[in-house]
Amino acid sequence: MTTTLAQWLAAQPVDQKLASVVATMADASAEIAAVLRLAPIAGQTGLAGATNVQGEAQKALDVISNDIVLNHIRQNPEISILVSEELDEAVHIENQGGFMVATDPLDGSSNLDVNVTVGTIFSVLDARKGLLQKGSAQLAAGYAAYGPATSLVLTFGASTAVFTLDGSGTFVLTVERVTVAPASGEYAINTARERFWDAATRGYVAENVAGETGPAGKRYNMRWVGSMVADIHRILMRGGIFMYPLDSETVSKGGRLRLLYEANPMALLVEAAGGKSTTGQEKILELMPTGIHQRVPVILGSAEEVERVEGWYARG
Ligand code: P6P
Repeated sequence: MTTTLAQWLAAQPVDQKLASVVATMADASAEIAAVLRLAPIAGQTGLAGATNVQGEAQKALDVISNDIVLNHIRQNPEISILVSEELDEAVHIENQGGFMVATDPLDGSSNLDVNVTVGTIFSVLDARKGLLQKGSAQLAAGYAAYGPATSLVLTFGASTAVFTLDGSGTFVLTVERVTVAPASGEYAINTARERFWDAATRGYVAENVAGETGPAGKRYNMRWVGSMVADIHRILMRGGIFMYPLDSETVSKGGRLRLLYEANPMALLVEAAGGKSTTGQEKILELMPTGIHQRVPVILGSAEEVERVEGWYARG
């Protein structure tokens, strides 16, 4: 007996107006999935300036994805604000309800041309409390992973559930309560950036590379897809740690990844699944944003691994 997303949402102990916001993002994700599946045939790619087989200029898929999200949001009277990585300013929709959505409509789009999993990440907040709220104030968070299957991963803060898009275009529940394994032998970091790393990152990674012969006392594997949704979905499903730490090159911008629509939703999803999240120095969910496109360091995943990284930062 399968449980559809609509049935699951109706059974959640949450305001059904909030549930309708999640349903709206699920509908947008299903539409984006359908576009991505056929994009190469239409000559659409992850990069601006693509042309189709007739040589006609094509909108980049992240712009198309943003248009899809905005179209769905305009049709839900409960949503009055959209913050998007694709839009410099927040969109305010007149005479609509009390929720705000912050989204990266197509994260990792540079991977599309090589058919690697990408995703839509979103965060839901109370629109009446302003654009800049701590991640701990999120009312819901989720992402769609457009991979071999299209997964939808959701939380209202207490637990994290996984849905899969079926052949009829309906999301069905496939994991009711996913938990991040507390320990893991897998870490995700772009090792080509080693020359920029701080001492804490260098120390933690060196322990992993030393494997069973070093202080970690076990063998590690390294996986880096270069698509946050792909890397974090793997960590949710089988454990591990994702690291985009502050380094000497990103420090001037505050980090690489965005707080409102990448770090915060992913941190809520991972923590609701029993994992941990940090900038290295602070809990991501306790950061007070200074801008809608603020960048931050992101370290999250299996609790024991995140705690080891925090230990390295505590050494100063
Ligand atoms: P790098 C994709 O561009 C992205 O924003 C995330 O999805 C991904 O984790 C990260 O950047 C990859 O960064 O420096 O390895 O290309």
